[in-house]
Amino acid sequence: MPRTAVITGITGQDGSYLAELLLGKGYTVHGLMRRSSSFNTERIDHIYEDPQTPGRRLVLHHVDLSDGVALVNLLRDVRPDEVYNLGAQSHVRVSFDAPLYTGDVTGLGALRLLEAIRAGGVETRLYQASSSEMFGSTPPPQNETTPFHPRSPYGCAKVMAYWATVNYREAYGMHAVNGILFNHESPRRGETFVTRKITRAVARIRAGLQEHLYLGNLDAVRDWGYAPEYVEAMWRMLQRDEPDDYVVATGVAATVRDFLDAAFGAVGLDWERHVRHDPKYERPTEVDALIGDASKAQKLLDWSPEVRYDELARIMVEADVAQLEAELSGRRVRVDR
Ligand code: NDP
Ligand code: GDR
Repeated sequence: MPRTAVITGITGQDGSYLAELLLGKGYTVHGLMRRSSSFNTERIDHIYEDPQTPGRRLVLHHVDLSDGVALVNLLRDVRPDEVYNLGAQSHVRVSFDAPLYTGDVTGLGALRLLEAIRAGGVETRLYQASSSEMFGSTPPPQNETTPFHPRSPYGCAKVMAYWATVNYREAYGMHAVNGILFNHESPRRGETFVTRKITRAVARIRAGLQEHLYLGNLDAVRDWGYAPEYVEAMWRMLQRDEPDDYVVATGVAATVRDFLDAAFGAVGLDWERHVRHDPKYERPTEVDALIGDASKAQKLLDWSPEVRYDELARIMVEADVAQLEAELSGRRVRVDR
């Protein structure tokens, strides 16, 4: 039987890659998106099927994670086999400016979804997009047994969603899993996350359109992986008979400086000539070091990453250079990169 999945956050980086993966496996995909006054479907335009397409397998719905009733109605109608909760206010720095909104969408949004599944009696498997930000100030390496110490409203909201997912599994026998994913990036990464901010600037500096790039803390250590590989891990988690929680990471540590080296180096530039400091990009409380131990995922999901941060930087720089060149020559470009 062809399977049906619901993806919240389908218009985001991960949602777009996951939708491609599931469509490729023959699923019908129902994508939930929030209403926006301007187009917010750029990442999925290349797989969009209009409502008149016979037998279409990608269906979009306007459902906001703040609207519990809309979630109940949608799940009752669609009755999916799998639900992937990727929707969130996902920017850590922004969560300090919008703590209540972040708590509502990123934290309570997950609970609304769990409750909609439970109250609607929907037999489904649920993936919750948990985050390495939950570990916060607990030193690396971090795995599934590492205590949480979140350092932002975003991290706190994700901890709440994590435990709600565990609780619904234990209380109601729900097949609900947490994927604790470390940072993962791609050419579709949002433009204000540090990797993409850097690779876009590299393309513009190379083209002579920009001289300086303003950044915050360059000492932070992250474990950066490649988003298309990480959505495969999400899917594998839901195929296991027993629901469980898994860390997904490369295990390779790099500072923001290291990423700058790799990204500027990819086009023969020296980042130290271009990068300036702006305290505006620092956080009231920083997460100094995240380095994941994904040995459980490797063993039980047979999942292991191939792309490390330096190759990732090269992939992203090449995509941003190509996109800028296309824009400058007046061509329209697809986001299918
Ligand atoms: P993005 O920020 O790219 O995507 C987030 C998605 O959530 C977008 O589709 C966004 O819509 C949607 N969204 C935001 N607010 C609402 C709302 N009120 N109602 C419904 N949808 C909403 O994130 P990523 O794709 O990078 O990440 C996917 C998930 O994984 C997120 O939950 C994130 O917190 C988590 N995560 C991400 C990691 C990473 O390194 N990328 C690591 C660990 C966890 P719109 O397009 O309109 O903005
Ligand atoms: P992060 O990603 O906070 O780890 O959350 P981000 O790319 O925003 O920051 C990574 C590190 O870079 C430092 N930094 C800057 N960050 C941004 N955005 N802009 C800057 O100018 C800048 N200068 C330095 C930050 O201080 C930080 O240490 C991401 C998100 O995708 C979350 O949703 C996800 O849960 C986690 O990764 C895992």
